Amino acid sequence: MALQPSEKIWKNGQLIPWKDATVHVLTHGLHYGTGAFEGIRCYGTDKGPAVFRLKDHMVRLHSSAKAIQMRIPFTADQLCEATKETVRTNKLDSCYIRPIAFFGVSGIGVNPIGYPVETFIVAFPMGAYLGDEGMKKGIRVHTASWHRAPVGSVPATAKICGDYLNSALAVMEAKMNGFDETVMLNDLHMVAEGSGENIFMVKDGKILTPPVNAGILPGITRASVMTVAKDLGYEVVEQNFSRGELFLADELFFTGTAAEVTPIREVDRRQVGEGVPGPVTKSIQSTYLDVVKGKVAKYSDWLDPVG
Ligand code: PPE
Repeated sequence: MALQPSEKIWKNGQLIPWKDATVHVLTHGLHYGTGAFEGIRCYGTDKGPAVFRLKDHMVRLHSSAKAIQMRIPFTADQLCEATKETVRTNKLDSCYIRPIAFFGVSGIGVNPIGYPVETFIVAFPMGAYLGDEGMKKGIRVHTASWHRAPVGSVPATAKICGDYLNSALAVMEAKMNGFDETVMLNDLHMVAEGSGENIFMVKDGKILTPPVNAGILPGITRASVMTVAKDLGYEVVEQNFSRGELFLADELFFTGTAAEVTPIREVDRRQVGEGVPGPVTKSIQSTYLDVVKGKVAKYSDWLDPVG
């Protein structure tokens, strides 16, 4: 996805020019994937730009860091303030925010204990992750030949840089085969998630999504959508399902900060439902997009105005 640079990037407590936000080639996180990151969106609202579930994302960044024994030298609250400062300084309205913390340079070798921790927050404009047309008409996906890394191998519940090799392999395979995204199975052959999205299925009026122990990232959008769907009167169940069950689905959709709510219209060259976004997906997508833009008073606590 092409990048639209902004002016300043927050690095270890200071705003520095975009072009200076570089790292040394011996950065531990570069060699071994020992870092944690977040993806956050800020939306234009009646009260000006506001960040969606900012504190929840920064708390997750800290728990991801904990999973790899990394201590971020800023509290979640400090990182929230730094994020708002970064958005304000760059005069951004709606944007994507990428905080990242990783082990820096010290020696060489796999063990990073005692290494310095570098923390950056980058904010830049970003449109629909899977395209405007994908949001409207739905996307085409296939099942990856690469399975999600077994939960006994990496902490799948944490957003760790190195874990994304698995996602990158799967999404490259999908794109090279002409699909928009990929659905990954776990080591038990059950549906886990997309390369950067959680997955939901609508079947006989019920909404199903794999449980956290299926080896998924517990998405903040996933949690928000589960709440919104229940409030809309739908029954939402965390339940495992297999690849074959995807073919029986009435509707399928992805959720994620970047992907928001993206309908899936085809899976493994089989049409999903009528081949167009279904009524449940459409109602959840439109409610979600209203919620993030501050148009639904009930969820205003989820928005943090940048001021
Ligand atoms: N699963 C994975 C593997 C994942 O990367 C994401 C976020 C989600 C689920 C959804 O989580 P949440 O954003 O909290 O609802 N993927 C981020 C990064 C995508 C990318 O770097 O590209 C995102 O959506 O920001």
